[in-house]
Amino acid sequence: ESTTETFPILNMTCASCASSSQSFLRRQEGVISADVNYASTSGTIKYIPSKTNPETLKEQLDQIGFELVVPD
Ligand code: 9UX
Repeated sequence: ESTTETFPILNMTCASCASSSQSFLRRQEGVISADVNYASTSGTIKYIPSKTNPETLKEQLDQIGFELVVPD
């Protein structure tokens, strides 16, 4: 069972930031796939809800200086 969601990702100031952010997300536990787009400053993440969640992904991405915005 997996869920796919698109989140705004802030603080990316060049295309390489999107690339770093994407490869970092792909390495996190419970993430099946991640595609981060610099132009739209967002990332689409497919994950396993029993293994991770948006708050955890936010905390993880914060470690490398980017802000994943979790919807209310
Ligand atoms: Mo671009 Mo991002 O030169 O941390 S890689 S600013």
